[in-house]
Amino acid sequence: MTFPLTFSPEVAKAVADKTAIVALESTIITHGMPYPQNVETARVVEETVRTHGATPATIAVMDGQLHIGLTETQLTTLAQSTNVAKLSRADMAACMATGGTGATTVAATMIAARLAGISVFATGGIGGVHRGAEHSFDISADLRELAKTDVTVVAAGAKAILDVPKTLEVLETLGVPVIAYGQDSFPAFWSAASQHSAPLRMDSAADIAHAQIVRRDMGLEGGQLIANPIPKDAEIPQEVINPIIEQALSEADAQSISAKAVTPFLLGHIFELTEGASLTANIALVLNNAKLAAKIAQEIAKR
Ligand code: PSU
Ligand code: MN
Repeated sequence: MTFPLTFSPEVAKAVADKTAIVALESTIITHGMPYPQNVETARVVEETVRTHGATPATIAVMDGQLHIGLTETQLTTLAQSTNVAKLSRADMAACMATGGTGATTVAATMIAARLAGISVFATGGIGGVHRGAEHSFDISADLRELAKTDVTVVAAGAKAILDVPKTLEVLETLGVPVIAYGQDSFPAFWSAASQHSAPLRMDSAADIAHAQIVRRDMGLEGGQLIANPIPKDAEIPQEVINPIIEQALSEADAQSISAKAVTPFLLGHIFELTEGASLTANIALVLNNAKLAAKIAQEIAKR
């Protein structure tokens, strides 16, 4: 290979032992949460994966190296850096070729996980079709990645800042299985339920693992999106969060925020408007996703 793929000692051991591994993204650390909650959350997420029987592999590009698993020092350095790139499919290779440092989005983390032979990945929420996409054409590269790359992604649905029905339509067009875990409705990130029903439902980690293996055996490219609802006691009701989302969206519009800056801007604004409640909920749902991902990874490792 023309580029370095660097495994942390912990992940290298799990690969050698063929035990369960869960990939974790780093954009949520650098662009999704403020310091120091970002690094604290990253540590607790890793610990949650371990307590539930799998090895966490946080993924990032640092000084041109694609890291599969970060050491404590690397994690802290990344979380404190202020001008880290936000990497997706389009710019990941360029960052590595030029010795740069960047955090991986869902799309880039899926690519890295596949290269490292990791089948399961836990995050908060995937990117999707933005509201007003009929004018802006803003559709996250995460969706096409799910259609191409064979990794099961556990998320709390798509972020409620998006156009959820359009996101579901695009996922259907792209042939991505969207599976709600333990409920019929598609979860809305900060709230457990939405008005939209999920195309598929599964109630066990074993079924989810099996479905991925069947897809692989059939030669179907692409992954699966597992939509895992936020725990009820941590959710922000839709009637509370929706007006706040509207306010953040009009502010983004007024400031002409576009492209990669949209998602971080909205998350930061919603954090301020909810006085931190959005972050507390975000942390709870990521931990919940890490737990389910660890169970799925174990089922896959068994087979
Ligand atoms: N979910 C979160 N926080 C985040 C993101 C998702 O709770 O920061 C990040 C993910 O890395 C996702 C990215 O892949 O936002 C999507 O960005 P965009 O909409 O620009 O594709
Ligand atoms: Mn975008």
